[in-house]
Amino acid sequence: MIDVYYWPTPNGWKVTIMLEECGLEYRVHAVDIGGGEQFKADFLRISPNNRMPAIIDNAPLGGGKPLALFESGAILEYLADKTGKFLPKEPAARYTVLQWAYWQMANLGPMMGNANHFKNYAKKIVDDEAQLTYGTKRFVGEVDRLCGVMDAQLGANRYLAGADYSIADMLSWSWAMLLEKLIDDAVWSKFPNLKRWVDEVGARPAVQKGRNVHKEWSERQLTEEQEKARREILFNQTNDKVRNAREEAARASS
Ligand SMILES: N[C@@H](CCC(=O)N[C@@H](CS)C(=O)NCC(=O)O)C(=O)O
Repeated sequence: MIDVYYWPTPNGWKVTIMLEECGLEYRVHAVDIGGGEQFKADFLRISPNNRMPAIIDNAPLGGGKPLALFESGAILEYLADKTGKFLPKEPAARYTVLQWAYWQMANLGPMMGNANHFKNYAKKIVDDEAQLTYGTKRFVGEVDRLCGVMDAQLGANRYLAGADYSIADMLSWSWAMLLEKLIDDAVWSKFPNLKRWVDEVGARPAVQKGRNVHKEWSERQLTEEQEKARREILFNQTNDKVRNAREEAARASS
């Protein structure tokens, strides 16, 4: 049994999609990131970066005591190695998949996160028009560039890493399926190969199941006051703000 520490966001869906694709048994634990649950001592012991998703595999690959992992890319690579699925063993094919997996982790995810922040949230937090314009242009422009990279790759290949569906597709799809909603409502007309792939991957039953795990948690109606309190937790994190939680976690585990 695998324990999954989760909230319904793109990074969370990556893990539930992979678990569904592999047919692995799992148990979901809510980490309400807008409510600050990522700072709880128990969670920080599993995920010291105070971010979900994370997992504990109670019957880990290689045996031994339960294995805790954070970072969605590492989790999918691990689950692929555990099951022998969606990450080839043959070196050339394996590193081709991993190169696109790391591409997602370092590029599409963070840039879409920042573009979404400037387009949809920053105006609720800062008044300075110049800051808003610069941040939006910088990150939306970078997302546009990354869409071009994916579109070219998917024009020549059925999937991101070639002919076979892999963890690289699951990692990138979870973000790419939100491009139109969050970043650019004209994206699909500009990038038809990307659209073809988003639709094809999105039609997979395991992808639909994984993406919908506890969807209702993110659909709750919140008051403006509640939204504001959640933004304060999510968008105002500096080392000194998270230090207390980290120290408490360290004390609790010593
Ligand atoms: N690179 C990490 C990113 C994880 C991440 O940013 N998770 C967000 C939700 S999508 C989170 O937990 N945020 C909590 C916070 O900002 O405190 C991964 O892919 O696992």
